[in-house]
Amino acid sequence: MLADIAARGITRVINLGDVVGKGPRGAACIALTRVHCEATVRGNWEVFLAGGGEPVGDAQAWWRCELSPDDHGWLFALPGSLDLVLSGRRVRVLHASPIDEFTRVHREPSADVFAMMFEPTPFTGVVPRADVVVYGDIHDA
Ligand SMILES: [Mn+2]
Repeated sequence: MLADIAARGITRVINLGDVVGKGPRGAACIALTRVHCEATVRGNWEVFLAGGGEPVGDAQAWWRCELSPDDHGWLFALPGSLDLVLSGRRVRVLHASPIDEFTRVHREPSADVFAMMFEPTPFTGVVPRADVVVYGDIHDA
């Protein structure tokens, strides 16, 4: 993926979260992200692994153990919502939605849900309405 990004001449990479979890080598994924991504927003897996709650199952416990205290600190400090101004437009970057990292917005949302994506929420903080919203975690590409 990094080679493809370089081949396309892409110089700014924004990470939509879920850097860790669902697989091994989370520390290596964090290291690559920190080098190659201009910014990263917190995904639900960052909450699972950096959160203080008890791990759910052996896999989550093991993934947590792979991470250094510095990795945990970096995950914990990630913003849930990030606004960038690109070409004069306010671009809001989210993992899943402006509700939280867990509330998924599927393909073809209702008009109300679509409109909500651009508005400030307690999760995004007091920010102006977004012109563009970029998000992932849709699970039905
Ligand atoms: Mn996710």
